[in-house]
Amino acid sequence: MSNRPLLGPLLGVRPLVADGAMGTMIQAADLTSDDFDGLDGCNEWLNVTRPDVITSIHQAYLAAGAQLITTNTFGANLSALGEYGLSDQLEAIALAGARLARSAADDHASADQPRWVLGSIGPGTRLASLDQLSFAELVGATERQVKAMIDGGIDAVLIETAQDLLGVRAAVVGAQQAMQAAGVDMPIIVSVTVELTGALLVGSDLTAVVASLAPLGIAAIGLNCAAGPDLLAGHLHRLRQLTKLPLTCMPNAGLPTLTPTGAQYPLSPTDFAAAMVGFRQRDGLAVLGGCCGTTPEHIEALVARLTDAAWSESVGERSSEAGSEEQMDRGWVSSLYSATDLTQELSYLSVGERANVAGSKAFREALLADELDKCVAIAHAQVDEGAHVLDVCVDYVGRDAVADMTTLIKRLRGEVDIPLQIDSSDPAVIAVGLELAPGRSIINSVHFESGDGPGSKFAAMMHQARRHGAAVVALCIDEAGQARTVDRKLEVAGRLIEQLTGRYGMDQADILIDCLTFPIATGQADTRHDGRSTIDAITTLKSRYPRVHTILGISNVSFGLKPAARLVLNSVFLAECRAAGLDCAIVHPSKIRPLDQLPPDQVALARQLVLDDGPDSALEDYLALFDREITSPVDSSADELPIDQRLRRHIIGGRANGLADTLAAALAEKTAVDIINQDLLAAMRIVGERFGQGQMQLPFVLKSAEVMKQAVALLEP
Ligand code: THG
Repeated sequence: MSNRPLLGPLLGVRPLVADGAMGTMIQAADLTSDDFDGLDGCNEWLNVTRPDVITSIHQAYLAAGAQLITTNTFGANLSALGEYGLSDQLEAIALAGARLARSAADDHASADQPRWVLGSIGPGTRLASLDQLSFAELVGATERQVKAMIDGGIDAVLIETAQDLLGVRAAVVGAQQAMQAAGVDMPIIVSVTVELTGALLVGSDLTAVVASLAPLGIAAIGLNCAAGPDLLAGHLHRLRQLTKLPLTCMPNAGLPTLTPTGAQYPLSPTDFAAAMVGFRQRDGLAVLGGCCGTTPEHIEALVARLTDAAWSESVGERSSEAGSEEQMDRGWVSSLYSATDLTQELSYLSVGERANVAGSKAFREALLADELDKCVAIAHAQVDEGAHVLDVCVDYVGRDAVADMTTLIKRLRGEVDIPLQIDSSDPAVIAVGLELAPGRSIINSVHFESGDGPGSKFAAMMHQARRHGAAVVALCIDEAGQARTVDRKLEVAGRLIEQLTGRYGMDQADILIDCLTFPIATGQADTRHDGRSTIDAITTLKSRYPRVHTILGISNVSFGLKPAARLVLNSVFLAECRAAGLDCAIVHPSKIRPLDQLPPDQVALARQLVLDDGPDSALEDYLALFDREITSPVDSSADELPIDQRLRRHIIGGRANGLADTLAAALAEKTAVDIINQDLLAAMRIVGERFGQGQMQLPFVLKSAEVMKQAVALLEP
């Protein structure tokens, strides 16, 4: 009976009943060590040694009315089989398991009662997020298992009892590779196991689960094992609120009690069925089944209840209605522990910039000295300052960035509870970052600098984005370079969005467009308007694509200025960008201030710079404001200062106002030659030093030189 309908299109359209436990049924079969070939406890080996036992369990569930039966391949993975020395039998065990289920299902199938086979993939005994095995090993083993199960005739892949986000992602990737190799496409269902707290074993809550797994292209998501329906109810309902995906639920027959004869599961078939029907009515389950302790009697009771109660109701309608309050399938990112919305309703998404070798001397020195504790401390400081996401960049000439990213993410993933933004220009570095970060990360960044053809950096980055379901920062750069005008920024952004959604199937909400800006306070006329162009581009972009997110490296705008001037300019620029609709900002969070906490004259001048609507002297005036601050930290009027300090202020502050008076007063005390040598030249030396240290900017140095010239002219007579 091979003309059964495809399972995928039916998921979520009408409720489907799956089978119950395999493991506890095998235990109940009272097998001997001989049955296991001496490998007691290796249930999957029975596919080879006692296929009749497995077939009879499948048959019992099919006779009870299960439409979906699950292969006995839960432990057909390297870590579990390895414990029995059966790793090299992985394919044989998976193939045999799939064939047994297929043939039992086909024997029971009829035109009006088709039966499908779910290829079971268990969690294994080692966790990738805890570094007990690698992402690549898991991908490889799952690919082998799924290839064999496809050959054996499965209809869908069921990744079940999942406890580790990274493990699930590796399994999904492995399954997808196997399907691609076999030229088939079948649904992948992921069923996670929560602790009583609602979190996975490693600590991931359900927001992290949905945000990280939904973008992988899975067909359904759900809960199994752990507890009975009563203790899963709240968590299942929460899951319903978080996702539009079809839901599955396969609880245990209650919490087991240990008796001398083994674990006893308390829930009767009638009570189990009643609870499951309740779930379906409230949360619109697409697949209902059982886990540990459930028997064919439980499934039979469930089928009977569903037939007379809610069988004909569409789960599709129910799920969209129930899930309408909060949907995390799109536009969310996640750490190992919890998820974060890229849209922060009352604020902007703050991406901490300091875990960057190019952006922080402290971080660079710590990394170069292999002082990982210090790197982690810098990351923690970003969290403490309010960063929602952490940008991580280790690209440094002469270092092995793949190795650095590896050691760093292995630390950060468990110790830092915010999502990561993997920042590199090298697709290989992005790849290791994503393979190690268990949650849903952001790639920083993709662009069209080397085009978008096959073999381009863009294509390599997007391959990683798709494989890992990552969100993507896309820069307004194309073959002609960084877009500078509003029109060019919009042109490149439009092309990026088209490619990411069209060719790579991304959702608009998962895209972060970076309109980019050059520094605007360098004194160069041609970059003066860059901030303004960026702001205007954001405005139009957000009106054209309201669901697309926008992001910007704010600190770029103020390169070249000294810290106090940068803080104000960055804060003002960010405020203007936010008013234009900016969603996310890469910043040093503690160096951003609300504008009402900054001096109004500084804010006003900074705004003129940012909007490029001030006088030609705006930059110079702005710099002067901050230079004054440094030369006169105490607010004393110039006339009260000793004469040598008044002279220094004229020169260092570049202030010609009152210069003649100060010089006249000075000439009453010493000669013109002494004034020049002892005071004016000394002040110019300080100007030179500050310039050399980057504390003072060129326009202001020129101003100082001009005042110096005036002073010498006044003294010449
Ligand atoms: N867009 C995107 N990604 C980016 C940027 C961007 N990543 C890198 C950068 N720009 C954003 N990150 C920083 C980090 C630090 C600084 C600026 C931008 C910075 N650092 C101080 C400096 O260089 O003066 C360092 C001071 C110190 O050493 O402590 O300014 O635009 N998508």
